[in-house]
Amino acid sequence: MEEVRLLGNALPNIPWQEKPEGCRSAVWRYSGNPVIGRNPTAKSARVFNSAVVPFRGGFAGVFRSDHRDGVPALHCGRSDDGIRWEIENEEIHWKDMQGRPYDPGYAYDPRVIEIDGKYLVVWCTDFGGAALGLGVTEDFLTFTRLENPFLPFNRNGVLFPRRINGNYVLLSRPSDGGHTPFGDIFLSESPDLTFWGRHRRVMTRGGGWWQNLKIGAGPVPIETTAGWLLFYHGVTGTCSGYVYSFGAALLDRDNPAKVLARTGDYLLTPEEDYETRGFVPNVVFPCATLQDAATGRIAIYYGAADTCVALAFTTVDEVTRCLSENSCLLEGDACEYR
Ligand code: BMA
Repeated sequence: MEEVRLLGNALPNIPWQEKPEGCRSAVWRYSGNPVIGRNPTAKSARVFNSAVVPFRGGFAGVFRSDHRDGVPALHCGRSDDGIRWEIENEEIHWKDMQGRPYDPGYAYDPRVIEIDGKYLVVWCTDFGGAALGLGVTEDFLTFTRLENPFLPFNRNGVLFPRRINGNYVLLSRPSDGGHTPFGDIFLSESPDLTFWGRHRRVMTRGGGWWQNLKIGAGPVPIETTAGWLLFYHGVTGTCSGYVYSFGAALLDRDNPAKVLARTGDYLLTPEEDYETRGFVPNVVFPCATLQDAATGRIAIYYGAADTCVALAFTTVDEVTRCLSENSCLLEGDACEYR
């Protein structure tokens, strides 16, 4: 693969640590992990699987917070450096497009992306069954709920950071009402964020046991000169439960339903205590990245063991090297499913 560059903005204040001497993997953990530990606010027992974006010279985010009654909600948070976070104790209270209050029965696994100066939030919401919720904020103070994109059951909704061929593009994983023992990544398009169609199956589970049970889109795809870089989680079933790791794929820039490469080996798997022990052991679940187009640096925010938020680092060079040396395209990945 020729030299691949990140497209988009420079982010000189991206949280960053150099790769440790002797580290053999393409992704390395922040030495101060976890960045958000247990009980960060009075209401929040565990904050994990959360989304952050650059905002007004610092950072803002939407955080999954499981309350003391066990029910997940979305909370807003702010940070100057992307590492020390202040999470609001009160969950986000949405208004619908008519200005009426809307509080989802539960809400989890948010992703956030700025498109045309507005921050769009996709999450898994209560819609008589788990389904994707969609909303928008401009200031991380007031939040407007938009139409739910799909019927239940669906999770892991991730928007691309710009329109492609004129349409918004959303990845998702159709699922079931439980802990879904299957799942592939699909793509849908919309001209207006209300009506969705032209559905395509992008990537299937399989190709190495770490991703043989289900896969799901992670952070918002990152635009590069070679295509869209997508970090995604892969799940395997063991005799003591699911294990969540993550890898990466490269999707065609004009037709992101086409997979150009995907990592045969995981990039990160649960190994540290805060990943292997917790409310749900053995989970690393990425939901956001920050990237600096000037240096190719990428900071990955991931939920660890459904208990805390952790941070890892890589570069576009490191990931694209893995994608070219260790790709495992499956039958169907390289074509556009119909
Ligand atoms: C999934 C979601 C994620 C969670 C994972 C592991 O189904 O609930 O939020 O991280 O299971 O428990």
